[in-house]
Amino acid sequence: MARFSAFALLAVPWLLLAGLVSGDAVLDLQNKGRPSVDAQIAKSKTCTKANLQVRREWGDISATDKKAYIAAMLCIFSKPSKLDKTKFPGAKSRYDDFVVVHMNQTLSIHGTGSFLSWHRYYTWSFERILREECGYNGTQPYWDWGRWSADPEKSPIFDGSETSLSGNGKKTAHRASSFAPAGNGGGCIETGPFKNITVHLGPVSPAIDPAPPRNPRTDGYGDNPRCLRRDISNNLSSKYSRTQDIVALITNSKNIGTFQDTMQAVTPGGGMGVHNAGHYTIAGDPGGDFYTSPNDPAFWVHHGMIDRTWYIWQTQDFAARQQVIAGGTSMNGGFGFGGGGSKMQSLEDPVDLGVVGNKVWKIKDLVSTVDGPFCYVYE
Ligand SMILES: *[C@@H]1O[C@H](CO)[C@@H](O)[C@H](O)[C@H]1NC(C)=O
Ligand SMILES: *[C@@H]1O[C@H](CO)[C@@H](O)[C@H](O)[C@H]1NC(C)=O
Ligand SMILES: *[C@@H]1O[C@H](CO)[C@@H](O)[C@H](O)[C@H]1NC(C)=O
Ligand SMILES: *[C@@H]1O[C@H](CO)[C@@H](O)[C@H](O)[C@H]1NC(C)=O
Ligand SMILES: [Cu+2]
Repeated sequence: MARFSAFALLAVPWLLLAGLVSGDAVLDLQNKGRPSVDAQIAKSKTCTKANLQVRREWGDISATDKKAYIAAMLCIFSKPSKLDKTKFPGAKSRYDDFVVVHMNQTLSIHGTGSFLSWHRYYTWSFERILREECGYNGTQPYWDWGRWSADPEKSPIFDGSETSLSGNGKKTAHRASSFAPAGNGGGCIETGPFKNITVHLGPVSPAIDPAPPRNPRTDGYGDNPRCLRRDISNNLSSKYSRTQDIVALITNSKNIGTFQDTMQAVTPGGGMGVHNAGHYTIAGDPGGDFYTSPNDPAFWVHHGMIDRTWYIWQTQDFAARQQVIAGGTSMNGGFGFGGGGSKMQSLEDPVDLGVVGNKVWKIKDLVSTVDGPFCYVYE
């Protein structure tokens, strides 16, 4: 044992130098899983090495690439909605179409067997529409929570610069939400590329206190123009979404049910999973509203990381971790962990994104990032 430790001490710096371990335990798991993805690409009917896309962390992409992503997002905010204006008067832009689709399906895509596959297809659809409708040439970036967990406000994602996704909200007096103590913002964002975005939809289930004023239409689809508020702090990230928390989620979850439920856990009980820790690190309005959270432009880098975490978990035993499903089809008034709702979820269940989807896929088509509609990996 002593010999082994001495060997490990000597070996680690060399492995680091040789690029064989990265110094980031999540990245190491990702690298370990990659050969099984490459093997699957060789068998894939739709994905090849030539058209494979690579998703990267926000901190690892160039300023030019960050600006291209931001510009494409602003473009989506400026294009007209494809929804019926009488049914959805708050859907002013093409971006809002994504928000409506999420609002409409909220209770059947969280705490259900469809959570991971639905959000994978949804995030990929956003990337697809940035490309097809706004000429974007890059890929969907992700927010490695662990990398910035000590101080998310200083991260390149939220530092408020022109290459960030805008900064925290203005510091205002406000109360704790049911998920976290009052953070360092609470007011309107005033920095970065999205400072002049107007939010129209919602609120439906706001966590910020004081809550935004409600529209007479309680379903949240009315037009309710207001600023975008955030309430970032490190309270949740420094406890629930550190690199070691992500590693524990990936390595301790032996089946899909445990993985998806641990990831979505809400205090009290099983602690807070990385999904809520990320959402309530952004917090505010619409970011902290379960229904309208995609209206905050940082939603996509957060769900990019949710998807990356699933991808890494899958690739630790790729053959056995694709065609697997657990949980119910409805949150049914609470998190339906382990089978909430009236029916168990099936791999044959359809996933329909309406005006933002390209096809009604089945869950079984959405479980590999290199098959079905997808052809991407994480680096
Ligand atoms: C809302 O969901 C219902 C039932 O799933 C569906 O029929 C309808 O098309 C959806 N509407 C939108 C705008 O997505
Ligand atoms: C994307 O690439 C195409 C083809 O290479 C090019 O014509 C287009 O200008 C690029 N778009 C942007 C936004 O860079
Ligand atoms: C954009 O936002 C800034 C900061 O909140 C504000 O001062 C400015 O008036 C806004 N500009 C427009 C065109 O709305
Ligand atoms: C987060 O906030 C809670 C409630 O105010 C506090 O008890 C806890 O110590 C804080 N945790 C961290 C890591 O800041
Ligand atoms: Cu969601």
